[in-house]
Amino acid sequence: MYTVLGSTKNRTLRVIWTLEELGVPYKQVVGNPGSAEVKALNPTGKVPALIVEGEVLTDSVAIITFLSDRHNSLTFPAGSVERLRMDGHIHFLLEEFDSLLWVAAKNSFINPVEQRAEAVKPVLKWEFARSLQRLEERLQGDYLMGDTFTISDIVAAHCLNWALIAKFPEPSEALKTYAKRCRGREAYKRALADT
Ligand SMILES: N[C@@H](CCC(=O)N[C@@H](CS)C(=O)NCC(=O)O)C(=O)O
Repeated sequence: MYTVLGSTKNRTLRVIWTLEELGVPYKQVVGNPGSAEVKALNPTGKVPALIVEGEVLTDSVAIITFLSDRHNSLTFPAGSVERLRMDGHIHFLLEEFDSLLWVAAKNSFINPVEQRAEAVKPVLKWEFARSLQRLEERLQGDYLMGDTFTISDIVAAHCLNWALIAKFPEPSEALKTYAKRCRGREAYKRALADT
C-alpha cells in the first residue's frame, strides 16, 4: 500500500490525482510543508513524498513517473518516441511554468522577509505569459499527447491551477477549455476530497 504525504493544496495534488487515475489504493497523511506530521516522515519537511516499501521517495514528477511506469498507464513505454515527446512536455512545464511559480512563491511568502525581491515578479509574469502561448502550441487535440491523457496533463493542469491562485496572467480560451477538461475528470474530483 502506498502512503502519500501532503495535501492537494500543493504539488501533492499531482501524486494523489495520478493514484486516483490509476485506481490504486493508497493512504494519505495530510500535513502542511514543514509541519511536525510531515517532518516525522520526511525530515526535510518537503511535500509531496510517497512511502513505498519503507522508502520515502520525493519529487512530484519523479513520483508520478514511477507510478505511471509501474502501473503501465498514463504514459508511454520508455524508449518510444511518444515517451520522448511526453517527457519533453514535462521538462518544458517544469522549466517554464513550475519554476516561475516557485520563484514567485519564494519571493512572496516562503523566503524570510529580508530575502524577498518584489521586483522579480513582473518579469516572472511576463515570462509566464510567453510560456502560456508555448503551451497552447503544444496541445494536440484534447490533451498534450492527443487523445491520451497522461501525467504531462496532470503537471500542466496543476500548474494552471497554481497560476490562478498566484494571480499570474490568464490563459487563452483554448487553454481554459483544456484545463476545464482536465479538471472535469472523475479522478481529479476524487483527488480533491482532502481539501
Ligand atoms: N521539486 C519538488 C518540490 C517540492 C517542494 O518544494 N514542495 C513544496 C510544497 S509544493 C514544499 O514542501 N515547500 C516547503 C519548503 O520548501 O520548505 C517536487 O516537485 O515535489
